[in-house]
Amino acid sequence: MRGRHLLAGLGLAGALALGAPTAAAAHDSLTGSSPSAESTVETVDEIELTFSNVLLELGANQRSTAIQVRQDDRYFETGCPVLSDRTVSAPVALGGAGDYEVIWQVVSSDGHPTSGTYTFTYAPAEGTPAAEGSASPACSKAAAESGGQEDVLLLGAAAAVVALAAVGVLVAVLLSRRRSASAARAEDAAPSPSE
Ligand SMILES: [Cu+2]
Repeated sequence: MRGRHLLAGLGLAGALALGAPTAAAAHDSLTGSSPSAESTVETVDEIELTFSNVLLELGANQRSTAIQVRQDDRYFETGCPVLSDRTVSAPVALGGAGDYEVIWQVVSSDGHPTSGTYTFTYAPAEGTPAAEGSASPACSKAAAESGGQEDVLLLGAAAAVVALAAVGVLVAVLLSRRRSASAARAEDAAPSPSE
């Protein structure tokens, strides 16, 4: 298993080096969840996922970590996921009875992003108030705002480096051209008859 994992890691490194989109292989696995997969529950105020190893926090606001709880294109998580060692949890306020899909993404202890989904069934007591949910994931806006800014800064720095390199090349080219042009002029002292 270790050898296979190493090979998967090398494959991922290769894919990263080539700039190809990375696919999740087998990493730290989900060992338990609350509510558990395929279970029927009467009350839920939090999704808690437990993994086989201590997860990594990457990026501002842990935007590499996500928990979404979905039913019919509406999202019922009410905040961003909180990561603590092997567990990730997110608060939820569910709507009507029925099946809910939990969509999760974490960064495995070996640095690889990994994700999955499972469903559970919500069967609240009669008269339990139902939340409306949201048309978009609760955490995406905050993550996009801070993360977007960070990305812009990184892109700006990368662009500055590229621009400096380009200026350097341009100066070198101009200098060598001027040098060869003046050398040619010195050799060919008579003005050219054309034009
Ligand atoms: Cu891995």
